[in-house]
Amino acid sequence: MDQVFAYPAKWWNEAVVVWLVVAVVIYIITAIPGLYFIFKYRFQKGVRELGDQEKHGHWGLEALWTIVPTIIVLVLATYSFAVFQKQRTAPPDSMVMKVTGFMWGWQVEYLDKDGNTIKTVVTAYNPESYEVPEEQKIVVPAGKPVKVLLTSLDVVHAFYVMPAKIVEDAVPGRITYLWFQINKPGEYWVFCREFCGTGHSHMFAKLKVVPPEQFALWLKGMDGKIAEKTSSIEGGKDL
Ligand SMILES: [Cu+2]
Repeated sequence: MDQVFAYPAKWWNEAVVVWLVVAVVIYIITAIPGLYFIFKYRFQKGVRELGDQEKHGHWGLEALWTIVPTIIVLVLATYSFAVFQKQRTAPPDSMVMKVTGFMWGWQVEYLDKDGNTIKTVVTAYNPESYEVPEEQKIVVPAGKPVKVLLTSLDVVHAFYVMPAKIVEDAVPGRITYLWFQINKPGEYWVFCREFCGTGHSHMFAKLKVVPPEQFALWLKGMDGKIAEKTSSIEGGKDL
């Protein structure tokens, strides 16, 4: 399996480093000479009090500080747009999921290749607890891209897949989308990230990332039965 933890989080993390390095380097090469000149050319009594007259610019320097920033801006823009395109383009082999937000929960429909719903998970609003019952967990396969088609029943919500660092608005009457991929099995948070009413702070879901084989069984509704069978066989062996 891929060593990368999640997409598009990986690309965002890289983009942060690229922008940070460029910003810090530019800051250093402008701020340090700036400080130096503040002291060097500060006002001193009797020293060039009127300043230099008729001082002409330096064409080489003018060209340099026009061309170099232009190149930096073009490189950053091209690179960032490429990241954006990757984040907006779900891989063709994505699994498709339909998610409908409502006050205050999520309905998740798993679709087959023809777009028919084969399984539905609905999260329940519970202001008392952050515990999520097993049947309300959104199960997805590890290492597979998941495309989420989003909409809302009432007001604007936002579906935020925390480990993948991706969020998209869920708007009534409209279908929006996002895609993500988490490579490490485990349980993660999904939050509503658009204030949508008094229950907003408890509008979350648990994302359960499992190995693809386990996901296939879960989708068929066989995961529980298989587990029971295996344990009874093992129990039989012991006797
Ligand atoms: Cu909401």
